[in-house]
Amino acid sequence: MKTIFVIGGDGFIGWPTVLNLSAAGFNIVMIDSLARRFADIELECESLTPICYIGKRIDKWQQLTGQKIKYLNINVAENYDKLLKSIQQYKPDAIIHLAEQRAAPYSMKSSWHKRYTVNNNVNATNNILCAIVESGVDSHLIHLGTTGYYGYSDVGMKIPEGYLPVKVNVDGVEKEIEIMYPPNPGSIYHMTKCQDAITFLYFNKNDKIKITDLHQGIVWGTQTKETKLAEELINRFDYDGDYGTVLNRFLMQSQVNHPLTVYGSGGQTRAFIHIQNSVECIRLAVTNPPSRDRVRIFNQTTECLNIDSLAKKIGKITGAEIRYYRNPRNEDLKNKLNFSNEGLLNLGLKPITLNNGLMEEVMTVTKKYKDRCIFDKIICTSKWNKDKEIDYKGLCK
Ligand code: USQ
Repeated sequence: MKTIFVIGGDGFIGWPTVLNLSAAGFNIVMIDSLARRFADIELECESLTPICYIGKRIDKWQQLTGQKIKYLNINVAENYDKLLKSIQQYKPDAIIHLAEQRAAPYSMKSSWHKRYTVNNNVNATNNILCAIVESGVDSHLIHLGTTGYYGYSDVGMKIPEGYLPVKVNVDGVEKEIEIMYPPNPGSIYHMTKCQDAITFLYFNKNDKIKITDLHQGIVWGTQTKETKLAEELINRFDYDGDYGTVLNRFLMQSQVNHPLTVYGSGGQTRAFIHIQNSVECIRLAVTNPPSRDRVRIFNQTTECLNIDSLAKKIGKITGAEIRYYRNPRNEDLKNKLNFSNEGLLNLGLKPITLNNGLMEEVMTVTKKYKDRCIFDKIICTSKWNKDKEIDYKGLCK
């Protein structure tokens, strides 16, 4: 039986990934430092869904399926020795790396949050790769990156999967070469994912490590086939201004009678993927390892959607009010977006796209737990520039 490490296995994508791979028969070692649960304490806002302690989650899964999950509490950004020993002991065939601070607004809250995000994310990636090399174990590293790597400027072309063919002129002769797509991060968080890409390039070139970088869009939805099996397995649902992401926030806001919080005019277009597809993509990457020739990059997204259209769609279904807030971020007011996602489609991904049934499922879950919502935590208080004026309660012009 193949052994898989899921580092960051307690998080929003990590937990459903642990269950999905365990259900598929893999031997799972779940590693987590509980960092996301500590951020809940710091922000004084918990997941809307009542998530269980790790021990209870794992016990329930074993009770239901007979499958064991091993849990190790390791902060991989800080405790290199423990990480190395665990790789030497379990010799994982694949390591899924989700152990990064994943929220753009959280990374922009203060200089502490900026430094924490960089220290944590960059060190976690470097430590995992150093430990793979030092252990001599031939683990395939699968990393959750972001479509935000590419930025959102309107170049008008379909964004390729990580590499860009360019023409250069060498002594009057035109030559075509391939370069890494130019990174264009929009927050400190996104910047760390771009920094990771350089780290992957080097370790793949120098140490021939097999690496897959999944450039993932905004994940929506909350439950997967496995997390639905019992209340104790429920996935987390973030709705607050730091960790909540746009589509899930709109769906939840419509159920707690909060206006839908569109930033700016809502002209932004972003890449999306449903949580069920997200875990399926990770499994496809695990079961189809890449060559060592270069870092394999997949765009892990199934569709691009415009923020204002999303708000209008949800407003129409639920009758929720839409409000246009001053944008706390520095981003283009509007953009178009189109991604190539051939890699995962070729491996067999069946895309789930926006549909009323799945949106209703999220609304039902959020309605069920709406009494756990702390209303004051919905508005985003992080801002990209200190002097940026934000009228948190009011409308933007
Ligand atoms: N937005 C609103 N209203 C809100 C929240 C967000 O209009 O209440 C807008 C933002 O201004 C932005 C867009 O929606 O233009 C997306 O924001 P988001 O918070 O949903 O997503 P983002 O900060 O980009 O980050 C999320 C995940 C991150 C992942 C990324 C994929 O937190 O881990 O990497 O989505 S991507 O967007 O492709 O970079």
